[in-house]
Amino acid sequence: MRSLVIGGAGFVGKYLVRHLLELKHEVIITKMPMEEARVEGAAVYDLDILDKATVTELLEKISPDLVFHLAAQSSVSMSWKNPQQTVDVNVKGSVNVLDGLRSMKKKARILLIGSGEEYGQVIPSETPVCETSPLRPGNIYAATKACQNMIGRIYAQAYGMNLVMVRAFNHIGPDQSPVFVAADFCRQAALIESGMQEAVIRVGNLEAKRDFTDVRDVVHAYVLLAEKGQAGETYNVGSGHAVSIGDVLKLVLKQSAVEIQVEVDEEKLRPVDVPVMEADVRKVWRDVGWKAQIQLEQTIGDMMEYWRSVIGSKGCS
Ligand code: A2R
Repeated sequence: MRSLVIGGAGFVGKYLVRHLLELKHEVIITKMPMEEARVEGAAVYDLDILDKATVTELLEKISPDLVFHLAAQSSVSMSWKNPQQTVDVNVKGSVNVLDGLRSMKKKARILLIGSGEEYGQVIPSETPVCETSPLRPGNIYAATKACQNMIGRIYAQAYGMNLVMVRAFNHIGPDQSPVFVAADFCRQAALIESGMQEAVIRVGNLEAKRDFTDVRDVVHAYVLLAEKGQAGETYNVGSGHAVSIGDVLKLVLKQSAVEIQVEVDEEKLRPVDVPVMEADVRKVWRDVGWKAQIQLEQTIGDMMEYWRSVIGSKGCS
């Protein structure tokens, strides 16, 4: 099985590649030209998905059986700062990938990765959200992912493309960028433990509830969906349980070796926030038999260890 991971040098990509290699797939990844990727066992190509001609040419050359499309501007806060780039990469870039796949002689199976953020302003009676719940995106990132999902569905229906779509809820783990909340807390706690930051953690909105899943569980779902998901369908991937950001912070504080104060940082508050995001995960269980296995406490512990080792070896990053 030849699997192509577009956006393979990103946070999820690295875990997915590791899992595919364990499953003995032949793995090819694409990365941004400026990105570093040291992936033993996988071939690596540079690709900017905004360069349509190169996308088409490379897909034909690689001729994959499975394609995991992970490339994205993946940060909500960045999408407020740079909406145009977010729309370009997440919508135009995805259309370039879909068009390239459509024009291939060999018909690949495709997994298109969207986000639980697409559901947006969920009303309490709709929680947990299932795949047919209304989409009311509350930020630019969410709007682009909802758009990608709609276009994916149209391509599957209109052109008979063998395409499965995912709405992934918050996934976390070691090596995630600290622009994401759980990684930010763990990094700050590790800096404080090492004496490189005063004993104060700076936080944004602690009330918001999110559905957190360990990235190692998430990539198992992606492979199962790529193998067995129904073409043209969308699947939620999440733990099925919403946890407040404040509770994530409590887990970080519990695992920290030192006393830490908490302070609200206005910079970290978003213009619009979605109060509760919780996935109904019955469909992914029913169709491919996947359920999250790793407990949040375990994930936070592994993230703390990761940041301790990064800070211990390199100093403040
Ligand atoms: O922005 P960079 O330099 O970190 O590169 C990211 C890459 N990427 C692109 N690849 C090709 N052409 C582009 N124009 C382009 N712009 C960005 O996609 C990065 O290496 C990768 C996405 O990885 P992360 O940002 O680490 O996201 P993560 O957490 O791995 O999420 C994977 C997927 C995304 O579609 C998310 O929106 C979704 O899961 O939740």
